[in-house]
Amino acid sequence: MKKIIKYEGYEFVVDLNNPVARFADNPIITPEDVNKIWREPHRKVMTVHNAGIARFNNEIVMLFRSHLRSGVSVLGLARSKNGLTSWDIAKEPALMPCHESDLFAKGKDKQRLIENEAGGVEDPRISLIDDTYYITYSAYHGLLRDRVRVSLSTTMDFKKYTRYGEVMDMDMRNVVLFPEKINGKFVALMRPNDDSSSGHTGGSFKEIRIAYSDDLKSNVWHINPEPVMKQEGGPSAFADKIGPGAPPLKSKYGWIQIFHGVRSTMDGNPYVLGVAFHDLNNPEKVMVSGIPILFPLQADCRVKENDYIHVPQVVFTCGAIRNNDGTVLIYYGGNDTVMNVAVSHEDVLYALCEKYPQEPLTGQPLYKL
Ligand code: BMA
Repeated sequence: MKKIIKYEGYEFVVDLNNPVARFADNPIITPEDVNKIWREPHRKVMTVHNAGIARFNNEIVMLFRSHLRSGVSVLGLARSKNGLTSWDIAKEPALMPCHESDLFAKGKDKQRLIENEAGGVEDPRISLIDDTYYITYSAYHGLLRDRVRVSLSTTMDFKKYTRYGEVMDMDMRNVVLFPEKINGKFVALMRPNDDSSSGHTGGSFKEIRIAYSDDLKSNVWHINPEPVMKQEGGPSAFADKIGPGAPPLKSKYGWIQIFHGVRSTMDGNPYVLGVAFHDLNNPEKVMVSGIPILFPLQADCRVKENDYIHVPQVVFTCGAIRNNDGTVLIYYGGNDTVMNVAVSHEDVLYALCEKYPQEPLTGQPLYKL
C-alpha cells in the first residue's frame, strides 16, 4: 500500500511504514511570525501550537494557541489560501479569556464564564455545523489550579464570537464534535480528566467517551458510562493518556479520528498521534490502529539555537482537513512550540487500522507482533 499524493504543487508519499508525510517547509507558523504582528509587550508570545482548523471563504483558517509571556494561553487567527504556506496572521488575538464586553449567549452568567476562563484558553477544535462554526476549547479557571472546563464558543465570520460556557460541568479536555447529526443526535467524543475517586464520570486520562445531545447550544449532553476507547494493561505508545485530537472527518471507510496518546518514561512523556475509524452510522463501533501514525521528531520543532522550546517530545493535533480525493491534512503542534502540517491518505490510514488493530477497550494488539 503506497500512495503518492499531489497537493498544491507539492508531492507527498505515504505507506504503512510512513503513514504521514511531513510538509518539508515545516514549521508553518512560529512564535517569531506571531510576534511580527502582535507588537505590544504584553502580547508577545512564546509558542504557537495546537491549532483548530476549518475551511472558510475558500481559505483555510486556523485558530492557533499561543502562550503569552505571562504564561496564559490565548487564541490567534491565521489564514492561508492553500493551507500550507503564506499564513496571514490577524493583528488582534481572536479569543482571549473573556471579559464583560464580549458576546455571551442569552441567559449565561457572565461572571461565572469570566472566572472559568481567566486562566487561559487552549486547544480549540472547530466544527462547521449548519453554517455555524462551533469552537470547543479548554478554559482554565483563574484561581483554581488545574480546574479545566471545555467550553463552547460559536462564530459565523471569525470576527465575532459568542460564549456559551462549559460543555459539561466537569474536569475535561479534548472535546470534539462530529460535523453532522448521526441518527438524529449531535455526537461528541470527550476525554474526562477525573478518576473514579472524584466521583464524577469515573473516567480517566486513559478513556475516550462518547456523548449525545439534541441541541449543541444547550450544553446538555448524555455521556455514555462506557468508554469507546480505553488503554489498559501493558506497555503501549498510548499507555498513559489518550484523547481525541481533530474533530472526526467523514470518509468512505467511516469517521476518521486522529487522537493523541502518551507514554510516560523515566525522562519525559512523549506524545504521539494515532488513528481510529468510527462506523459512519454507529460511532460507538471503532477500529483503532495499534501503531501510531506520527512520533515527535526533531523535524517537528525546527527552531533557532536560542529559541524557547516549551515541552519536548510532543506532537498534538486539534484539527485536520479531508479533501475529496481522500487526502488528509493534519495540523499539529511540535513540542508545544511551533505549528506544523503533514499529509496522509485515508486508504493508508484505514489499511493501518485493518492490518494492525488494537482492541479498542484495552489497547491489546489484535495482530501477531
Ligand atoms: C496536554 C495539553 C496540550 C499539550 C500537551 C503536551 O495536557 O496541555 O495542550 O499539547 O499536554 O504538553
